This record gives sequence, C-alpha cells and structure tokens, in this order.
Amino acid sequence: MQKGKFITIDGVEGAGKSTQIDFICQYLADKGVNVVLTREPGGTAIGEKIRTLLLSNSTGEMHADTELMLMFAARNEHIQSKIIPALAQGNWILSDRFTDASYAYQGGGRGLDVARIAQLEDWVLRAFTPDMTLLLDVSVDIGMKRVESRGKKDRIEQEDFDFFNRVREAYITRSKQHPERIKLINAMQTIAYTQQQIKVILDLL
Ligand code: Z5A
Repeated sequence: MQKGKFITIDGVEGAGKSTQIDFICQYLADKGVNVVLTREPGGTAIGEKIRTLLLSNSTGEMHADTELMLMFAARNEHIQSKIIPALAQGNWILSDRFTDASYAYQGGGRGLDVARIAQLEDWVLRAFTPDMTLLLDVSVDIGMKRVESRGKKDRIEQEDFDFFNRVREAYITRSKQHPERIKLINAMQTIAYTQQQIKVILDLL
C-alpha cells in the first residue's frame, strides 16, 4: 500500500456509510495509510455551499437537471481543488459518495437519461475515476428503519419509498456495469459482517 488511491463509498440512506467510514480509516491507519476523508456533495468551501443549496428544505422545488448540474459543479470543484492535488502528493482519499450517486439518485431516482449524465461525467471527469468503490447495499425498508429516529429529513430524504427503490436498483445496475471497480457489499446484516467484507476488499488494494 504505497501509492495514492481514490476510494469512494456509496449506497442508499441507512446503508451504514458513516458507520463504516470510521472503520475504514482506522483499518487503513493500522496499515500505515493515512486517509483524507471527504464527501459529496461538498468537500470544499464552494462544494459545501452547493450542498446546502441542494439539501436545504428552504430551497424548495428544483428542476432535476439543475440538481444534476449542481452535483457536478460541486464535483468539479472537489476534483480540481482537492482530490487531484491530494492524490498527486501520494495521499489516499476516501469520499463519502461520488459520481455513482448521480447515476443512482438523479438517474434512477429522478429518472434522468443516463446518457446525459454520462455526457456530464465525460465533460467534468474526463477519464478520471475512483480506484475502488464500496457499494453498501441495503433494502430500502431496512435502511429507512435504521434512520427513522433521526430528526427532520432534508430535501432529498423526503422522497418516497419508490424513489429510493429506484435509487437502489440503479446502484446495483452500476455495479454490474463496472464489476472491477464497484464492489457490492451486503450491508443488511450486522455491522461486523459488513466490516468483514470491507476488509477483504481493502486487502486487494
Ligand atoms: N446525492 C445525490 O442525489 N447525487 C449525488 O451525486 C450525490 C449525492 C453525491 C447526501 O448524502 C444526499 O445527497 C443523499 C444523496 C444525495 N441524499 N439522500 N437521501 P449523505 O451521504 O450526506 O446522507 P445520507 O445518504 O443520508 O447518508 P447517511 O445519513 O450518512 O447514512 P449512512 O451513512 O448510510 O448511515 P449511518 O449513519 O452509518 O447509519 C445509519 C444508522 O444505522 C446508524 O444509527 C447506525 O448505527 C445504524 N447502522 C449502520 N449499519 C448498521 C447495521 N449493519 N446494522 C444495524 N444498524 C446499522
């Protein structure tokens, strides 16, 4: 484990990303790898402002194309000002969500044409892609139960069960299209079982 690597973690709400991120950082630190933790939308000063706009309920209705372009605007800033420079210095980066979320939420959830998302991806990312994506898969009912004790839902969390089912299906489709990069992890059992699967995958890097 010497060179900088770009790892992303994704999945529907309640899959346990935040829970597993702590574990991943500790597991890699124990191997002598320091990880720069970041997130999308966000990760930069500008990206965090865009995140607030995207998730705040006070934003109100937003056209799905606008939502998609704001995700990619935040992502462009993230890649150019944070991810690429950090990788160039040999750092490992772990991003809580990345481009697969746009295919899942704006493509699957909002029903935007995947070809248009791919055009934006080509434009913003060119050939840049994560070295590995950990996709935590959980059924929507289990995920929703896990987060139901949380307070008020944000603008996207307020979507219904069918929306999140489409999101989950789009993630699974992505994992089948990119089996080398996207590692589908069963996140429906115990936290320890999810960690066990993650360890095996991280050891491949
Ligand atoms: N979004 C988008 O639409 N398009 C894009 O391109 C991008 C993002 C990049 C922000 O995401 C929103 O942006 C998100 C997608 C959209 N909207 N939604 N909905 P976020 O990542 O900041 O927020 P989130 O999706 O709500 O993630 P989260 O709340 O952080 O959930 P999580 O990290 O997956 O779950 P957790 O906090 O680790 O766990 C939830 C609870 O479950 C907690 O009490 C844990 O202790 C428990 N848990 C975790 N694992 C287990 C297991 N295995 N068993 C039992 N209980 C567990």
